[in-house]
Amino acid sequence: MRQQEHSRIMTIDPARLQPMANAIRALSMDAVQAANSGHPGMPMGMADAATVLFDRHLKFDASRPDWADRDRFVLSAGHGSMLIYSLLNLTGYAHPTMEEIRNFRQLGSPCAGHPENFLLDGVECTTGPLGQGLAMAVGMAMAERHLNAKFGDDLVNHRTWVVAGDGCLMEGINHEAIGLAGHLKLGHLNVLWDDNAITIDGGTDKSTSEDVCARYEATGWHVVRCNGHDFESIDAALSEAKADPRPSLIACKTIIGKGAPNKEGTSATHGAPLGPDEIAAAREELGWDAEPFVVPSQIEADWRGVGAKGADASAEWDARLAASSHKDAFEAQLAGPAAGADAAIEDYIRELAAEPKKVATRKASEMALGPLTEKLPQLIGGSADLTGSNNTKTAATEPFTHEDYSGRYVYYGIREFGMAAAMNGMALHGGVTPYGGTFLIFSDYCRNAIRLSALQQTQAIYVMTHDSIGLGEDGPTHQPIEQVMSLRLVPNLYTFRPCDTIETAECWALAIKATETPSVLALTRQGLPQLRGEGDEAWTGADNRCAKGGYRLQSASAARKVVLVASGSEVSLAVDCAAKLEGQGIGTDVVSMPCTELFDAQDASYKADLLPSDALIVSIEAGVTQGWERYTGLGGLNIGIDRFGASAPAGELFEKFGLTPEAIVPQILNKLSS
Ligand SMILES: Cc1ncc(C[n+]2csc(CCOP(=O)(O)OP(=O)(O)O)c2C)c(N)n1
Ligand SMILES: [Mg+2]
Repeated sequence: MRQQEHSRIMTIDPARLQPMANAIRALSMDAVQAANSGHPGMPMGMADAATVLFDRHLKFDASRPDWADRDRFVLSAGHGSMLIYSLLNLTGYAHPTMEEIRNFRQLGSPCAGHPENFLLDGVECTTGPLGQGLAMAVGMAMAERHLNAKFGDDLVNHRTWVVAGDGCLMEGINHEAIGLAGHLKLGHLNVLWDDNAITIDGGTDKSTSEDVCARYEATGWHVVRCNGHDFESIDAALSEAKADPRPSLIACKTIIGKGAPNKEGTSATHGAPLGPDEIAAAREELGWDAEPFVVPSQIEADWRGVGAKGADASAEWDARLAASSHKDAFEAQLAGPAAGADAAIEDYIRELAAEPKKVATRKASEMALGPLTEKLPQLIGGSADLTGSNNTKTAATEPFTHEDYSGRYVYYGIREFGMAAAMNGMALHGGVTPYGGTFLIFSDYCRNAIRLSALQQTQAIYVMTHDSIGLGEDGPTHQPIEQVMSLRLVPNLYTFRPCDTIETAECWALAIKATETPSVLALTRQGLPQLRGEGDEAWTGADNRCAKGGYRLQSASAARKVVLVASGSEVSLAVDCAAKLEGQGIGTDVVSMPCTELFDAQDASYKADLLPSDALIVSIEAGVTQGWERYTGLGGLNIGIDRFGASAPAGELFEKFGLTPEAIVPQILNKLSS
């Protein structure tokens, strides 16, 4: 802090700053040229603003990228990735090296086309899908306020800075994100808008006449404008933003591709190399005579100084932590909830084993969340305006509001995409593990954020209820058909569809233990019988049968001819079908398959034992059948729904769509005899 105050009162010296900014420009245009692909315009346009931000405002220590109280920097305009790669290299992060920058966009270089959080320290989140970086920053700022409320200014007091372009602000998610941030009065969130009035297709006047600043003001933001190429103007705006208690939009009027004399100000600089002639002209214009990928020593030293200036603040923070009465609790908070998940639900599962409960799995989820939220302080829940339907609120979680950020329950409003992105930001920030609810059908509204959870290896837990035609009367707009299977397609995402109270608790434990994998819990609206309990009387984490993704819930009595594989609400249906088949002397196993991703990870012998080649394998799930052939083989039978649902009471719908023992058993008999 002292360092920052010191630098703020230092006078601004363009003779020092301009070459520093030009180093970003040179690296960006040269790297894009070398790759013959990329976006030089954005980094060249925002080089001056980024230089002032890093030099005079951003709290960071390049030698310590994981310092918990660092400011977060999010390049929401991810196509301008060379901006952040330049900044990280110049300020002295261990990576990217200059060699890695030379290999921008090539296989093996951490300088990927768009910034990836898992490839480079200092990249706080993966960006590229426009709008989501800013929306994740909202979550980071929420996490910061929450931890500040719990642990105080001494340990948690940092800002979240964002660089966003016209595209980020034009995307629909921007409306959700800034509405939430404005409402929550996230004053430590500051967004630098690269206001260059250019997008890919040309001038923004082709597609928008929106008064962006007025929109931000209308949602409770502070707005300040500056000339994005005037260091004094930028610095004054950033200082004003920090001083204002509201989240701030800093509209930086910039020229895209600034420094490229013939192409600047045009979309020609957006997404293509400048070409050798224009690069030569830019070198002339900028007075930059160094070879590509060479930064003159004085300029490099100035940048390294910027990267090192936070070292004092980070050491002072260490001292404060060492002396803090919160030290243990703070460190436990940052360590996350995974280690405590099993213990938190042990007693609860044992009680269920003793006293079975017939409830909807959404209710079972609420019941599991009781002890989980009580014992795991890192969990922060919420819902996109469906709290009473998603059953996400527990007694242990008070509302998170601008008056009390210590609360652990977020009223996200009807902002599914914004919620999912904010959850990613919270998880990436660290110290909190977010879960949030909506109807499963609206997973499509937040789908790209769920995808980014998976890509970023971020632990966000999606509580998605009303998971099939079983929701009944709301009809086909609300009835998931393809959603469960389509979520299973996303790599590194666990899609859980538990069948009863005990499976729901087990799936919750697995989701909380999956620190690098997000989870979707697909839960029913309708009540389901409790199928588990036998053998669970002394449950411990080692007894979590869902951990293998699929398991034999019930073994055949007669000689086994059939294996029924089902998930969620259809497991009890499978049990009923099995009873009928056994009644006719046809031995039938029932396999519960709450998570195909975990099942797929098991070894071949486990899978072969569960799904033997000498039995007829039948899948039953109230959704699309496509994908189940993977488990049933082409000779198997796939029972499901390959059309949209209908509006009616759930029981009638299960009958209409043939999801009853009366409709299923004859098909199995037919198949056996064919
Ligand atoms: C959600 C999404 N839609 C489309 C794109 C493709 N795209 C990348 S940059 C861009 C234009 C963005 O314009 P702006 O933010 O003004 O960036 P600038 O051209 O000023 O660098 C588009 C459409 C994307 N990356 N993400
Ligand atoms: Mg633009």
